[in-house]
Amino acid sequence: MRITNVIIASCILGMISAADQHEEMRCKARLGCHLAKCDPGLLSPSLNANEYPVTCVRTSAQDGGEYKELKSEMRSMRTDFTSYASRISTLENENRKTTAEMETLKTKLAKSEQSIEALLKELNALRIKTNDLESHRVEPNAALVRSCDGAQLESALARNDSGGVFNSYIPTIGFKGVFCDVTDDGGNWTVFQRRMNGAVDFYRGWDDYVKGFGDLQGDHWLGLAALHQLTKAGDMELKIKMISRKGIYSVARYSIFRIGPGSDNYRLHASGFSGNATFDALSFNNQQFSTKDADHDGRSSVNCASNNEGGLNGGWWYIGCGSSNLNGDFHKTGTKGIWWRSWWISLLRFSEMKVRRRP
Ligand SMILES: [Ca+2]
Repeated sequence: MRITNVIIASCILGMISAADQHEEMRCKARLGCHLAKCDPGLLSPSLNANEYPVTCVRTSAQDGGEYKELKSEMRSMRTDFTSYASRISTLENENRKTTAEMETLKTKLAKSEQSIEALLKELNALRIKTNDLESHRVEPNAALVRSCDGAQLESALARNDSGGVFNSYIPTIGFKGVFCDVTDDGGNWTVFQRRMNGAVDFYRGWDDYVKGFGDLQGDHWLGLAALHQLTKAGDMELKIKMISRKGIYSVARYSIFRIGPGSDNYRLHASGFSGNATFDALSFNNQQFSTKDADHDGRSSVNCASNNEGGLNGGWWYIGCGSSNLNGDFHKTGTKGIWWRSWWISLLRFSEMKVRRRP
């Protein structure tokens, strides 16, 4: 707009007509001529106010100047282009490198993930092994004995004060901590179950019942695997000591007691009942063992070992959900707890199960 005003002003001064000035503007717009000073030399000699279009003709001096200018601009643009091309090439190289590095990192990450997975598996295997060792642990201060009976035990007794805990050899398992009852009824008993104060949780899964758990001096379960090994020869007897909440002492004995192998879910074989417990709440079972996560009981509608299904809690040889459950929840009061069906006792505050070779 400012340039137009200059041109108009120049035209008023008689340098160029208004029509010429108009064409100059068109010419400038079309060809990029530099007409700011209304130089008539830029115009075609045939310029006429009534003739259109009018060609704007550059002077050779101007052409030369603009050419140089264009050339310079082109050189500059070429330089810029070369520079941009170089940068693009650099960026492309960098991109290729980055992509290659990313692929390398991805590969490393995949390998790391595989390593972590392998480590986790190893860790899990170690944990299982540790649990196995823990459940079959050898008591550090207890003497090694072949079993809870025999002269070896007598001599071991003379030299340790572990209060009945020995490291007894159990076939296929090795040495394992056990509580040997050396006083009751002539001794030689291997205790495999005791409930005396509720300090140990018996509401456990299959693996724990197979391996064993608890405190050998207190509440504990020796483990079905050990029990099978101890009794599989079929020459063992069982004694169960019970004390009711009312303080009534009771005994149940079975002259034949055997626990089947794991392949038969440690089925119970008990017969030859005697004792003052008045009711044989075990031998008629002849059942497989069940836990909260392994239902092998005689009732299809529920899992007697699971509290989620209104059961009795704790692993046992259930046929139905009745008769007995010495591994149930330990309660001192209430209507639920450790129990043995009897005419005068049912809910208990103490139980102990032990085996020894038949005389
Ligand atoms: Ca069931």
